[in-house]
Amino acid sequence: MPQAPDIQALKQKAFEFRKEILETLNLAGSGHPGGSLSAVEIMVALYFYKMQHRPTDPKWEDRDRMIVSKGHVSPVVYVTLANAGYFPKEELKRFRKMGSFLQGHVHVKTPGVEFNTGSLGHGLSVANGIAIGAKLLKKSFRTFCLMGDGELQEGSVWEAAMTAAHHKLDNVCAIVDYNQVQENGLISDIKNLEPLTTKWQSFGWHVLSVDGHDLSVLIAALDQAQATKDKPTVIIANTLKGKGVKFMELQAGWHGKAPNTQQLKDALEILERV
Ligand SMILES: Cc1ncc(C[n+]2csc(CCOP(=O)(O)OP(=O)(O)O)c2C)c(N)n1
Ligand SMILES: [Mg+2]
Repeated sequence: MPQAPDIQALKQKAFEFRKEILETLNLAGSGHPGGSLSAVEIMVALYFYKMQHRPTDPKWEDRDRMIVSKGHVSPVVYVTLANAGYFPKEELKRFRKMGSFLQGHVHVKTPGVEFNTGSLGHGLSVANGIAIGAKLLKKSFRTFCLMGDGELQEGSVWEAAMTAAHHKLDNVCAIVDYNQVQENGLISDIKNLEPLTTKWQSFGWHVLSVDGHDLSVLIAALDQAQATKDKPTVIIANTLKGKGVKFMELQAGWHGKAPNTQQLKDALEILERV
């Protein structure tokens, strides 16, 4: 078990990660800020509190597995992995450049990435497979799966949800980044997910709905998920797309667009401490 978390230190990481995400996107000239900024606290809570992992030994067989099913949020993944020590931070400058192992969508060429994603709706099935494997091998590592809210509109997610409950995969923890916005607009306008908590419950899951920007409650939810037996847990993390940069928040226009140099400057000036 990890030590009691230093919430102030984790918050400081989240602040720095947002800055590095924006800088990384600006240098690349393309990529996905909105769903990266909304997932910062989720990634910090996982990689700097909950997960058992060894950045200097990424293939350690007892490591917890993380499947980033919304593979377009590579900026937050790479900033997290670099800061955790999987590869030098200098590499972030080569994000989306030819020959770099930091591709636009997460890829196993990157140390610390478990599975290639980008085509939405597949990650939970992969997580289930890994978790079934762990049970067969009597291994105690856990598998986490980060999904987008728009991603939940994919039918394959719900097939996987049934599978996890049927097999009582209490070693799976899904996290939904419920940032309210998909590629082209609000979830509630395009295809509403509500009532989301009862939907997951009816599929046999233990459900926790939390403020996805509050590191203390995220951490408590991750602990509760681990303590829950015979059922998979989903943490519905209520977030804001673009969190931390007021002019990006809830704006579908910032789903897949890099800030130019002036926009980067403006964003860094107003960057919020969450
Ligand atoms: C199967 C599939 N369909 C469409 C896309 C194109 N696409 C990339 S991101 C995205 C929006 C995803 O929205 P959401 O899951 O809410 O992600 P977030 O808000 O966290 O960025 C879409 C439609 C895709 N990657 N895969
Ligand atoms: Mg979304």
